[in-house]
Amino acid sequence: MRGLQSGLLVMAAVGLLAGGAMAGKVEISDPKNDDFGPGEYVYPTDAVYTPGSFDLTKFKFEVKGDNAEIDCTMGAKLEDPWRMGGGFSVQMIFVLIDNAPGGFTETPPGLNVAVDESTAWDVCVVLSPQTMARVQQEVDAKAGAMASSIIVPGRVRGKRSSINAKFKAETLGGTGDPSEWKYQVLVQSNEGFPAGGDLLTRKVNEYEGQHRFGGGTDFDCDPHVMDILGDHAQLAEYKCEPDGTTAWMATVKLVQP
Ligand SMILES: [Ca+2]
Ligand SMILES: [Ca+2]
Ligand SMILES: [Ca+2]
Repeated sequence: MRGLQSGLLVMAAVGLLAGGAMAGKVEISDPKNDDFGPGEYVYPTDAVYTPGSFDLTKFKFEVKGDNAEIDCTMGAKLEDPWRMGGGFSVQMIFVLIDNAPGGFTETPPGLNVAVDESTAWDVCVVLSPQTMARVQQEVDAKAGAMASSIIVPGRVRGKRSSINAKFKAETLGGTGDPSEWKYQVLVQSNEGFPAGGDLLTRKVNEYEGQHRFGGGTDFDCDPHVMDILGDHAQLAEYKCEPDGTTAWMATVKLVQP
């Protein structure tokens, strides 16, 4: 018993040392005007979805001491038409990080994309204009086994064209340095009244509507993501069955800075 206890203490101490020593800064640029999902997706028709709103242009991630920070720059000036209070309304972003062996190949419900096993994610950070309590409630209710690996930052703010999130670095876990980790940024839209099991995500239909993206299918076999890091051809590799169920999902890889 005594041996087991000291073993656990050693493990805890190693974990703390790794956490305290962790530092690193990552920056990944993304092309402009590729906010079209697999290639043909279009924005909803309501005027709040201004051109470029879902076009990621830069992803920044930094760990400094006890704190981690994510910064996503979008192709439009952020606005808060729904008065969410944090300086933005229409965006919702899922940041996937591969920082340990193993991990998840599925993504939070509503995105309809899978992750390649070679870059299975271990931690996901959600950048939403909704309150932390609302997002956490959705995560707990809908994310299943992924829930405990999803970080809902206490502070998410939009300013000019950047969405910024701050959270405790210790929640990231993982091994090695952030510059050696892999990342994916899935750009979605904040849906206050999500369908069924969707985690606050907006649907993509065949035809765009006031609050629906267009260019996909009316079913959930198409990826519900507007912009990603890397090649969008990955998003086009999906197949729907005639009845609208999924034959296979679009599968994306995480990328190394
Ligand atoms: Ca982009
Ligand atoms: Ca992993
Ligand atoms: Ca769809």
